[in-house]
Amino acid sequence: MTMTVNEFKEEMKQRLKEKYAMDFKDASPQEVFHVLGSVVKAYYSDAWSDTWKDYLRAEQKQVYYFSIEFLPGKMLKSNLLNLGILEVVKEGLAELDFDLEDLVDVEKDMALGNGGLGRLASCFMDSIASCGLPGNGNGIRYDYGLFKQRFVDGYQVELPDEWLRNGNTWEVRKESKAVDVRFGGQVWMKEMADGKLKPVYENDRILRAVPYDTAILGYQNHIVNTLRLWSVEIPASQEDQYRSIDDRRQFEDLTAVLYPDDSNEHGRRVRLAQEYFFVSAGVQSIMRYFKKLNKPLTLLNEYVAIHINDTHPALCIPEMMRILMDDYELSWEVAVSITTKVMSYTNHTIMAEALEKWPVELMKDALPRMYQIIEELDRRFVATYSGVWDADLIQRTRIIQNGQVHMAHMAIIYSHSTNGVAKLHSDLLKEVVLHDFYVLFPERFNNKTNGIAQRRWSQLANPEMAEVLDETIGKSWRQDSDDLKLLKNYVEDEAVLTKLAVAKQHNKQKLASYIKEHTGIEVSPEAIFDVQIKRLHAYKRQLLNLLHIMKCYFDLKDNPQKEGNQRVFIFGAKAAPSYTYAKAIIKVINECANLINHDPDINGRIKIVFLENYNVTLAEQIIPAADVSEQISLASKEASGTSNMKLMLNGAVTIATLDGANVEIRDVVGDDNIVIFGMTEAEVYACYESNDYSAMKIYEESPILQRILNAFVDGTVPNIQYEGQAVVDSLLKYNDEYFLLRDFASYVAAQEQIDRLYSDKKRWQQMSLLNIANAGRFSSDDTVMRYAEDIWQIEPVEKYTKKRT
Ligand code: 26V
Repeated sequence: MTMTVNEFKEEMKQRLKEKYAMDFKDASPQEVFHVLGSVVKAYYSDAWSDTWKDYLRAEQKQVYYFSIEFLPGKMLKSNLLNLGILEVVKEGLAELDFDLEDLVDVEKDMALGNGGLGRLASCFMDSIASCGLPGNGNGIRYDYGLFKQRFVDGYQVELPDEWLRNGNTWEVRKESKAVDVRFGGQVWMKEMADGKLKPVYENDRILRAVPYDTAILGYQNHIVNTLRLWSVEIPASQEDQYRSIDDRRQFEDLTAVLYPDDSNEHGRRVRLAQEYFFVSAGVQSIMRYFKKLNKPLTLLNEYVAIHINDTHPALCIPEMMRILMDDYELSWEVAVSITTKVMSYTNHTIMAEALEKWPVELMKDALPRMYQIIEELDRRFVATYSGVWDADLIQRTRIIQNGQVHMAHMAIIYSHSTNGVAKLHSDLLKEVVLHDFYVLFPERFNNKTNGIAQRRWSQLANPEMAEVLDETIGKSWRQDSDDLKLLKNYVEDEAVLTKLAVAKQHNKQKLASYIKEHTGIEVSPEAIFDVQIKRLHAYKRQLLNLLHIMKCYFDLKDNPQKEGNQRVFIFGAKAAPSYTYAKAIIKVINECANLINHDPDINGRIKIVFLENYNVTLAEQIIPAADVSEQISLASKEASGTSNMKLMLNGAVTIATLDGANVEIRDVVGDDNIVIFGMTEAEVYACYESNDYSAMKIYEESPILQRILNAFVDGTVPNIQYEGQAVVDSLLKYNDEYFLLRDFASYVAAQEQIDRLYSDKKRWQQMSLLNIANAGRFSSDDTVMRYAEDIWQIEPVEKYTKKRT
């Protein structure tokens, strides 16, 4: 399928007329965007229905990726790129006097996720389609995505994200595919004439789940998969059940907002209802499809794989059991065997606080049939393994413990695969966090290191670099990011190094303009752009970054003539609205920025820029302009990280602890092309073991730390009376849970190393080139292929895809 510039223009004119009865010269970017959306949708609609028919005809096994978050960002350009019509559209629009970038601005980010977990789900969607794999996403269509962040007097303020205000061009409401989901009430088992037990529901509520489907386009391969997001409605037949407005609202609000905490919302009834809502709707719609295939249920796992992205969709397990037993009348034994073979689970965190648990009373009350089944899953687990394994081990691994349902336990025991998201993380799961389960089911544990959709993070976000790559190594890297390694041959080629440096400089200039426009701060594109972009969390240690900045500040105050590069420290981070400490850190960083940026003694040598409202679109602007990538979490805490991969792909040099996927980045680029510092994971564990860490001691022995921490409380940094104290207390009074003070000296040394390396222009450019060249290793295309082969047992559709080696 191809389209010429003229065909495109004609189509646009025609549709603009039909929809708005106007000519191009009178149309607004809004209107043109909507028309363009409809042209693009029409362009892929055949491929969308063909893909589905092909899967059905070939009776191919499909994977359903269940995730409570998806974070695609904007879709216009990535759809155009994947359809192979980006250039045609750009040109055609230009001839109609429109700039594609102005239309891009019209589209709102689809931000139905908090951070890494949701973005990973979206990278996977792109890669699954691009690899020609039969796979679909299943999630929630929140009316409001992640809150919009504003700073008022340096404080984070949250505003609603009204992303649907002007409609969503890409979605298709599928009324006919709606399903009912039951909540609450009582349920009891009635014995039927044939002796079988059937559940009888009383006083329950039925809600309607309506799917909105979004096309997920493969990269130039005619594959179009589906992301299905569910929205709640009150079924007409049930209207009289919802008597008061409050009552009604409570149910209608089920899919209103995304929970803005990226750990878990323990104990929140609506959150649990959200989880069951999209799980039940999704599993029901899968079973409806399977019925069409007319195959025995015992073969379900040969046609369907369900992936549980973190524990939020773990109710897939009891819901599948419910359907198999209550609707299809299978025995418990058969149902459990099918369910276990269909389900697989990814763990995304080792932080114990973030492992999801639900109070038994809440589960019983909100989802009584689910609770009955979970109780039986637990009882049978204990019955099966008692006597085989040590009683304590069984007690520790039970699903229900101390009045709580442990979702991860259920996901591991009743699925066939549990994976971590980076080598180190997967090892820690086996050795520490989930060790008991590893003893029980060693064969289920595996690693799948995360990856990123390289097309978005290089071709789309960084066209300047992409052009240099095309000129240097040809275009094959656009299809197969492994070919980026061809760039290694040019590590001594001054011309190539210069071209890459010019592209970086261009991107820095662009970001500098953005910064000026949005914050009023002037930054020099000659300075080192040092970037930390990720959710704000104590364990990610944005504060360590700030401690180093304050050291630079005092060094310059004492010695304004001090040698060294100019640096701009760029932050992007949202804090969960209820996470007081993270919000205090935002305030402290913002006030330090105010102080340093306006201090005439500093004279612009260092600047701090905290950009508001970090999201996918902002990431696409920051990442191509970054020189330094800050990946400084306390070793063992960051499961993988993915901004580390995006920044590397764009030629930033990483300063990092040996945590998450940083370890694998170090392995591929080599010690010479990354700057590593800080405690190792083994040292962190040894430190827990010896229990003798004293932050106060380090503070007392370090004049510079004294000067920095005192500045937070003695008025040197103004306007942070309360927040400065909170920060200092976390370090000294509460003994520095994430060992910032212990890592401070080695972090400072590492930063000095960065400074020296940057001063050697050629050396820096070579490091940057080698980071780009080795980034192909972290493509989510490869990651999903490994999931497909090892976990899902699904194969690419041969017809369209090139054979992967
Ligand atoms: C954990 C915790 C622990 C304690 C308090 C707050 C808090 C907040 C969030 C989390 C992580 C929740 C799950 C999650 O988002 N994990 C992220 O998944 C990414 C994709 O696999 C991965 O790259 C990140 O390292 C991981 O944090």
